[in-house]
Amino acid sequence: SKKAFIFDLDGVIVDTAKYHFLAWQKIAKSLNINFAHEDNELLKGVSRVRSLDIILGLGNVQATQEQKDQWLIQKNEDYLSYLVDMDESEVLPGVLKILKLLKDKNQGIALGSASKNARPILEKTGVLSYFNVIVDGNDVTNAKPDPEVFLKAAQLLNIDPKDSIVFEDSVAGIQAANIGEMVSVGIGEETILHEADYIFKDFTQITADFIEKLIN
Ligand code: G16
Ligand code: MG
Repeated sequence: SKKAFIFDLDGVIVDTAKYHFLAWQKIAKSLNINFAHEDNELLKGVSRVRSLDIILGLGNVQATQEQKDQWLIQKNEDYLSYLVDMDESEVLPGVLKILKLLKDKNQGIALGSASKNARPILEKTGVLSYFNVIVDGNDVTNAKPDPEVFLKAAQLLNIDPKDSIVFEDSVAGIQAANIGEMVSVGIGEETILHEADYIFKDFTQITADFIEKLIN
């Protein structure tokens, strides 16, 4: 039967985390805040505004709303500059094969991302046409682990949450899927994503057989 397959963006379809990191690091450096690669984990799946608060917290930096707004603009401009050269080669291994399979099987395909830059990224990487529905940071008010983003996607596809499958790389995203009573599929480390119903290292590990079992 027809199910909703909902994909997170960063860490699932593309590795934009490395570009977010570079852009945040510039802001952090200019404020003398030590923001290391490990700290980047804290920002995965987290909104832009909340990410800045986390970084300022690392350095115990207080700021006015005006300053914060300025840094948020700077960060996004810098982030967008890294996306200019983005192309099909940045789609993570195995993703395209699964998107094609789902399309062949006439399944609902949606994006459920915290990013406000999701559309141009899908466009540049050549996968936009696979998505029937896009719900991103422009459409939601409650951040993951609130299930709003995924529930909205399922609703737009006209499919029940319990017939929905979410692919996520962040703990908050897995929790959002679980709270929404959807099937959660973790993409990444088993030790981190243990709350997921299923866990795969990456999309190359997901078989057609697994997808068919979810559909039937
Ligand atoms: C992504 C990233 C986060 C980022 C957020 C907002 O979420 O994982 O690190 O802070 O989007 O992105 P933007 O600044 O482009 O609006 P997701 O949900 O796609 O993993
Ligand atoms: Mg993610």
